[in-house]
Amino acid sequence: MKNRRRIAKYSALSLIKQSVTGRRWSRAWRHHDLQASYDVVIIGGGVHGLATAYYLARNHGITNVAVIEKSYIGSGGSGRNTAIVRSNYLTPEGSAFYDRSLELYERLADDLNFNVMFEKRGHMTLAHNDSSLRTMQWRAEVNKLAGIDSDVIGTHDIKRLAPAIDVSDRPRYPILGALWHPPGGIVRHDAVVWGYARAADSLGVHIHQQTEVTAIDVAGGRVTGVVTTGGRISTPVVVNCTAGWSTLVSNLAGVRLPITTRPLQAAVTEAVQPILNPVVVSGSLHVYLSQTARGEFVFGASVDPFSAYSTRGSLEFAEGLAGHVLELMPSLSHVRMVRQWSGLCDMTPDFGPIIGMTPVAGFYVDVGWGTYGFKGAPVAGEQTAQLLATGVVPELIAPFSLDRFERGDLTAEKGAAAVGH
Ligand code: PYC
Repeated sequence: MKNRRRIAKYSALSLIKQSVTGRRWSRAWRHHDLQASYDVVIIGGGVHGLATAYYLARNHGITNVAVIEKSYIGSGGSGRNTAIVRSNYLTPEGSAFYDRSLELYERLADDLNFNVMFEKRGHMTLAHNDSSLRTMQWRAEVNKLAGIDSDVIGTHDIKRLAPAIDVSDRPRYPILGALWHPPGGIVRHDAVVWGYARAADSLGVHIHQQTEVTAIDVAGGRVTGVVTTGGRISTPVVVNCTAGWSTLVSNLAGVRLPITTRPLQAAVTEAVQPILNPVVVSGSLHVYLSQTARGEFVFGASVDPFSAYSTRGSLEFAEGLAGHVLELMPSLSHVRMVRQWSGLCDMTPDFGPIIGMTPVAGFYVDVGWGTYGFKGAPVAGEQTAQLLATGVVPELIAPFSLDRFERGDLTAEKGAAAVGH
């Protein structure tokens, strides 16, 4: 605590000093000219691409790496999610995978020497009927077997942990219980992007923003390079770490992905007094919410029921969301919604991501994250880096290979989605 206060005091003093002296901030990541060749080219400067670059450099000493981003870093799904992290998944593979991610998130601020504002608030998934209570029990048992802190709680505990939630029998969807997952919480998503970018840059990675990949060169079944709006790069390894455009980027290498792209909308309110500590989810009401340290409520819902590349919000969504939130927390009726947005979710048939090799040698994917992308970024980056460095598929990502769709060996992670999609 003392240490935290010292850091806060130091940061405040340095802010004042910078503004009074007019000294320029030093760049957190540098601009580089595009090299003619790199050992690895990562397409997508979101949290997945940057994490992969960082772990390649830090864990494996592979630093001749370019991250190519067509806009600015974090402009896609990384800056458009609701910043929730958790590992209470339904399958043993999913639970183990996301638990490693949570472990990395917990110590990310230390690792990156950058405050990513991780807050372990606890994650509560409400059950409004017997069948969802049964699914919660199932998830709790799977989680416990994997050593993950997760249990079913009753309304008394729900009220104790989140007093603002209406647990009476008045609502249209009365609450019967909840899956309670203490290690879950929220992380400041932009800070995660900036922290990975800054750390990767300091290890020698080149980050190229405003640079779009327009073609991927493949010869004799193997990647040889990429063409970008900044010039051609020769490289033996290309990793597709994009979201929203993952099918289009993979098509450039001639690799088809079983993905459809759907917008996912979210919204934020004005800041009010803190009244909600945990992250709260209701699958039946299709809503999840949390309150930021600044006091804003952040809400999200299901993906839109159609494929699109639009990142605009709709009035229909805002109305439906507000109605559902008020079912849970009537006390928010006077709080104003100030902004809404959407991000693009790449949905696979089994709600699991696609990570690893493809039929084109040297072309790898880390895509298909649906609504789980932000949660999975640290582990996906770490494991993808390990795969690239060693050529051996790590156990944690083996269940998420592209060829599972050919083998019919799907992961069935739909049941762990926060809300029904
Ligand atoms: O799966 O926890 C989740 C989630 C929250 C927002 C989108 N997905």
